[in-house]
Amino acid sequence: MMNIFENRMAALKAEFKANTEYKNNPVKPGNGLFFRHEKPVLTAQHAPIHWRYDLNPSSNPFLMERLGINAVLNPGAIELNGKFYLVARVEGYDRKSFFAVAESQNGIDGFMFWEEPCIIPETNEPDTNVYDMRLVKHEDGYIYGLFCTERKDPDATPGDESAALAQCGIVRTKDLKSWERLADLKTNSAQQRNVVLHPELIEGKYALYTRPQDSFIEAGTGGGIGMGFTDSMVDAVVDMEHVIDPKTYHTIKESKNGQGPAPIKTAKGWLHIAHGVRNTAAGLRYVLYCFMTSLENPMQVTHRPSGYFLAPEGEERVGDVSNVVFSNGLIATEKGDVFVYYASSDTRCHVLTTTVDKLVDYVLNTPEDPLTSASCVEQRINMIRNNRKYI
Ligand code: M1P
Repeated sequence: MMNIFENRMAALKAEFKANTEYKNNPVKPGNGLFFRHEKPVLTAQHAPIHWRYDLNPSSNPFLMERLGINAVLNPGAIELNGKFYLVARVEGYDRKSFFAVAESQNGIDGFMFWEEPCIIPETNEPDTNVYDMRLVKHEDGYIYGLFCTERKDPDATPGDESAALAQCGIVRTKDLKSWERLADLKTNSAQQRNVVLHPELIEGKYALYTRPQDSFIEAGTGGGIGMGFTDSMVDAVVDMEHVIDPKTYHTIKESKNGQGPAPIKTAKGWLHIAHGVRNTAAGLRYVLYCFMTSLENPMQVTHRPSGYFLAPEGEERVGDVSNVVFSNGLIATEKGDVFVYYASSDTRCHVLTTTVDKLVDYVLNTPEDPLTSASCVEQRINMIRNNRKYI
């Protein structure tokens, strides 16, 4: 029996090493705006063996997996003291998500989970599921983590075991190790996901990107990226949500949209990466898009490059929820390099690399969606004709 155990242990260690130790080169030539990278940065296979297996030969003589990990997705991201940290959503076979910190020296490969997952304190109303943390180094000195907390809808009709209420949970930390839980955000919306803290105070108040929504999946009469203000993050209350980037008919965000990570402050404005969702015969399709808001008035959108910034490609298209790319974490370094972390099909995490300069050029100089076929073809023909002298 000991042989089975020991042989399996050696095989598992070799498998773990192969799954986690690799170079992650950029895929060239790329599109001029960013590089994808050859491999995911974090997957279910990055979960340490001792998170999944009972390693006691007496209680687990066949060394079988006891608590499997289904997916690692939608990581928040932050740079601290020159190192890259992801706070990933790790989902067990039991469909519950939890948060875990993974660390890398270069932000592209070598991500390893810390010894244990994060312990997130609960409020008086326990969370059934928590996911999609947005990390923000706020000017008040704390690192805030805003995430979705989901609980069974108390008004669900008998027999309905899927109706849920999503709201915004809030934690803060200084070191990603000890987390202080604050009260959940209060807004007037029935459902609230994709809430993100703006990194600076605006007129002395904390500013939050919200996503007012009527029901758990459908935006309904709500939808759009909203902005609201609260005096404090302790017992945070947003009375009024102003939609700054609405969902729009026959675009990549016709069903719903949501702020991605916190925006990057640039000389030209706040640069946002968001997700847009449209419905298809094959289900919802999630892509990423960009927009820019004014430095003087962050509620005013100044630039909206047309179409998507990133859509699922190749293997990214397939997973637990196929045809999805989703981002809630990025790192913009002091040198101006940008690492955008995104998950594909709710299954694994990737990085794309770019720079602030490239993103600003993209947002400022890519034309807006003129919203009809005739005007889109006119826009394209103009570019084709202008290009003649360069061909
Ligand atoms: O399954 C795709 C995504 O669906 C949700 O996003 P949204 O709130 O915009 O619909 C989230 O649950 C997200 O985690 C998930 O990746």
